[in-house]
Amino acid sequence: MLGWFPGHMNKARRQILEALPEIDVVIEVLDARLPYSSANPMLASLTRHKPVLKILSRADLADPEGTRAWTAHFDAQPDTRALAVTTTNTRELKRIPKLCHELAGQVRADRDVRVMVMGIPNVGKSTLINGLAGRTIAKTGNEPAVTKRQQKVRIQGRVALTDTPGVLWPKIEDQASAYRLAASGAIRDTAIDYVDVALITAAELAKRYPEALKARYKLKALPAYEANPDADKVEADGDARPDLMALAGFDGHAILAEIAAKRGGLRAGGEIDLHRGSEVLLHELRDGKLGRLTLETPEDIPTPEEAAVEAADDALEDGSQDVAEGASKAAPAQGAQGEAASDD
Ligand SMILES: Nc1nc2c(ncn2[C@@H]2O[C@H](COP(=O)(O)OP(=O)(O)O)[C@@H](O)[C@H]2O)c(=O)[nH]1
Ligand SMILES: [Mg+2]
Repeated sequence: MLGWFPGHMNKARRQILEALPEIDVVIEVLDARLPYSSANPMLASLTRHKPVLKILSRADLADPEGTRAWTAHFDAQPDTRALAVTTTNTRELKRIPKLCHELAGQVRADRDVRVMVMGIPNVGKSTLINGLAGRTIAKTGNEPAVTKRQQKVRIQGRVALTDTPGVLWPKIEDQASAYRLAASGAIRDTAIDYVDVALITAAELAKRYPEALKARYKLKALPAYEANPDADKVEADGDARPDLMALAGFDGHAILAEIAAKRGGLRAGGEIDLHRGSEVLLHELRDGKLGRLTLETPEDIPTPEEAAVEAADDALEDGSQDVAEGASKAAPAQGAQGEAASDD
């Protein structure tokens, strides 16, 4: 999956490092449904000397209990506050200037608090900036994944906002994260095998939200799944990945087949169209039709040991690709991984 993220990450990193000395507070926008996986892996180390306000956007789609757990998790970190919002609802953004001032601490009275808004694409940054500014500053929705012009805007409450320079990619190096990002729609549907994403999502939902899943598709049971004891990795997209379905403990294949059978995926001759079942599940999940769901909890954050093992695996697997794609692309990827893994 190395090829997925843009080669200009090194540039984004350099631009952020250049801009940071002028910044008092970093606003890191995360998706409330997956606050770990929707983080950019290099931001934690880049911003470690700055106070950070974590904005958990799309709180309207997330499980309120999950959001409470994540907010408490972030609030317990030094120089960190978290606020969950429906970013499109400007009334919910009113506390942000005050929180920025509190986080900045002693700021000269004669100038604004300088805040930089960072986050992966499509997480709600532009919506947040527009909502705080009270007018359209930044284009929302689809935007090209290329470096855009940096925006700077003064908002009420003596705060000056700057947009992220460059594009920050999500945590696709972490396989479990990549699948959750795909399930949420943050990674485009062609990046990972579509049915594979749905199979794992079905298994994950069976584990986390069994009642919601059963109720939506009138499923009688959620069959358990055990890994092949000889394989802790399975083939996917020509790559080996951890057996995420076994880790969830539920048979995503059987669940998806039943959804498909009930929702227009039963073909003549009894053949089941899993792609149809995948469309139903992933579209309805993203539309909030299964209710408000959070796809990961703070307990799902890999320990530094687990992260190191996966980084080492990736380094081995990506070895041949690095040669093909050129060292200039491969080198920063390894650097970013090392930093993310060694951060705490
Ligand atoms: N349901 C919901 N949608 C949101 C929320 N915040 C942003 N969006 C939508 O998510 C999409 C991407 O938002 P945008 O601000 O362009 O993301 P950016 O790429 O980070 O600047 C837009 O269609 C927004 O309307 C939110 O809190 N709830
Ligand atoms: Mg934007």
